[in-house]
Amino acid sequence: MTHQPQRSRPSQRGSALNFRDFVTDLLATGDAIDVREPVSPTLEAGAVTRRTYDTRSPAPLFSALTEGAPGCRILGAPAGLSASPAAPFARLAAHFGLERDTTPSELLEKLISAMKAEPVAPRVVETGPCKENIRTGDDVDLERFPVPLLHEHDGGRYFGTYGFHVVRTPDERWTSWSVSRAMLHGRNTLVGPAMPQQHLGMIHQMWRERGERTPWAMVLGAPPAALAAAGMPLPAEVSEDGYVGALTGSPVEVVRTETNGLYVPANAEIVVEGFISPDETAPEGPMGEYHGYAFAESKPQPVFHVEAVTFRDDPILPICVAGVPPEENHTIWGTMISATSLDLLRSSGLPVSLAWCSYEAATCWLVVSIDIRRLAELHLTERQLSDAVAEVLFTSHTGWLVPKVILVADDIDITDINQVTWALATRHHPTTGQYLYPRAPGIPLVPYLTEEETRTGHGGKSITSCLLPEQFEGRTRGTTASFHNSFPADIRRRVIENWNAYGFPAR
Ligand SMILES: Cc1cc2nc3c(=O)[nH]c(=O)nc-3n(C[C@H](O)[C@H](O)[C@H](O)COP(=O)(O)O)c2cc1C
Ligand SMILES: [Mn+2]
Repeated sequence: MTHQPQRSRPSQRGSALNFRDFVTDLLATGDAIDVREPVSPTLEAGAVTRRTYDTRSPAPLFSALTEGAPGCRILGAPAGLSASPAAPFARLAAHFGLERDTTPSELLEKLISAMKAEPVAPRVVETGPCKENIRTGDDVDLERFPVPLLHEHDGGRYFGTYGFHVVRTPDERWTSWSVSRAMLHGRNTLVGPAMPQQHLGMIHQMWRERGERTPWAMVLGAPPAALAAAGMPLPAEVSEDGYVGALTGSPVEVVRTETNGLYVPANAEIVVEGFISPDETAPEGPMGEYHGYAFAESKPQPVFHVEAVTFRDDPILPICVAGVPPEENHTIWGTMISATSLDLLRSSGLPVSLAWCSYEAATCWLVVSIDIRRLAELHLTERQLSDAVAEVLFTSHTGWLVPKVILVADDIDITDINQVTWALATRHHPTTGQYLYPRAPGIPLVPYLTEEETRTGHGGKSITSCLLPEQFEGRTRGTTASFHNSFPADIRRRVIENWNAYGFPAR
């Protein structure tokens, strides 16, 4: 990617490409509230944020923190769900500059169309808001930020729970932006996972093989569309920066780091830069995690050295307080996995209508809806269909993240957990409908894996079919007994129109 510096100009605007605008828009629509009450970053901000997920309350912008340099703020629950029945995905949609009432399938189609489009390379600008404050060398002190202790039993304070790492291959052909957590280790060091199957770990390994440090940066308060793309399992060798340009229709404006020649979004709230040590590790964790559990152990992980930090005035540190759904590991990561999985399955010719990581299942299962008319044309058995899905999905970068798959006919709205539950209970045959893939590789963080499976990185993967036998011939025996299916249209219309007249509150 070529980087031609341009003259300094005002930063690009809008909620998708400017985190500050995203926050301002959330405040304006009531989807965030400015918490002016003094709040401690030590557990209190985490507890408030956790409760906003549970109660579907607006995102809290903590603007009077009791620790950290004056002016520093925290935004909790940047992609929590909203209480509004008309717009539960409003905050997620705002990441892409989409309407508040965007539906999951509209969002997935948007994400997929950008995967098919030509990448739009970032535009290098000379400077930007992230350079309003610059600290280098001995002046680097991460503890000046309100680095939160998120859960009581966490192994440390987490600086990076909603930011992305920037690394580039030694030959500069591929820049990776990826979300992975980072714990405070010292005043100028972080520690966190860089799994070898994830692109951060892959590129780190390339530098290690050369015996060199990995030039690295981490971006907090990034353009929301960039953060989402960094949480998206796009294939290896695909630079997320070009994808964000295609997704938003504008090149992301980036500036050169102070110290290591990488490029970072110009209007980011906070940027740390330096290198990942080739061999040094330190204990990291435990932390409350995406599957909803916290385990007791810390693990040795790579150490990230910070040689410079740059930040906006009154910077806002976004946080995800990981745990039971719905938090950003489900709303962002789960949605991005849904998009890449849907694209993969459809492109491979399988009769797939939609794919959805139910937020309620904590990114541990993917529901796939099957177009039963096309299924009938293919003359497959259930075993053949399951094996074909496993072959495509479980060998892919995105499918590595997904331990369980549920197949169901597309009369079910798979984004509605109640319909999925009903289908599982009434359509899945417990003796014949379960297909196991003990040799498939998978993410070792899944809670139910055995020690052996965690160590070898294989097993614990399944496909659960909720397809009924006759659906393989394109038929459905029973019809659904429901408001929609069991009454003629004129009666339904009358009932809806007269709802208030009957004495019920408006819906
Ligand atoms: C809020 C959030 C936190 C995440 N934390 C981690 C993490 O700590 N480690 C990790 O490997 N992936 C984590 N992910 C998932 C990765 O970002 C995701 O798998 C992404 O595809 C990785 O980028 P890559 O495909 O370029 O490797 C997180 C995602 C989100 C949205
Ligand atoms: Mn990647």
